[in-house]
Amino acid sequence: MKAAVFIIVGMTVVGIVGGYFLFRSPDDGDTRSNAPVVSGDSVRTENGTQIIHIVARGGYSPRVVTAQADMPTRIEMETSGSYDCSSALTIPSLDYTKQLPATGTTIIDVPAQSKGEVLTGLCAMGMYTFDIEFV
Ligand SMILES: [Cu+2]
Repeated sequence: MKAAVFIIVGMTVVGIVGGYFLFRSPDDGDTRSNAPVVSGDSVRTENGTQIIHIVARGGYSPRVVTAQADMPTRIEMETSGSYDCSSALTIPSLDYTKQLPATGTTIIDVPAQSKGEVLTGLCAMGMYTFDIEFV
């Protein structure tokens, strides 16, 4: 009888904890920024060049950007009091590594990417990332 009560209590605890992980949104873990995961406002076109604006501070915002393939592209990395490791930026597929200034705008020229290409940027430790998906 004691064992049965134990099992019931145990299953209830597992159910509550499991439910918490099941129903919280994946973003709740990231309390460092209230950044939108996907943003349409971060891409603009100037003189035939598409400019992707990404903010680096406690992570990258937005974390996923959809961009146009086959178009000269420029990433505008904005830092603003960014003293965390998101300022130590690496974009492996471009062979790009740079310590961004704590505050400022850093331009990264990107050759036109083909459709389906995904450009991933990450911090020095690889814990923050952003993806630019070319469509
Ligand atoms: Cu990091």
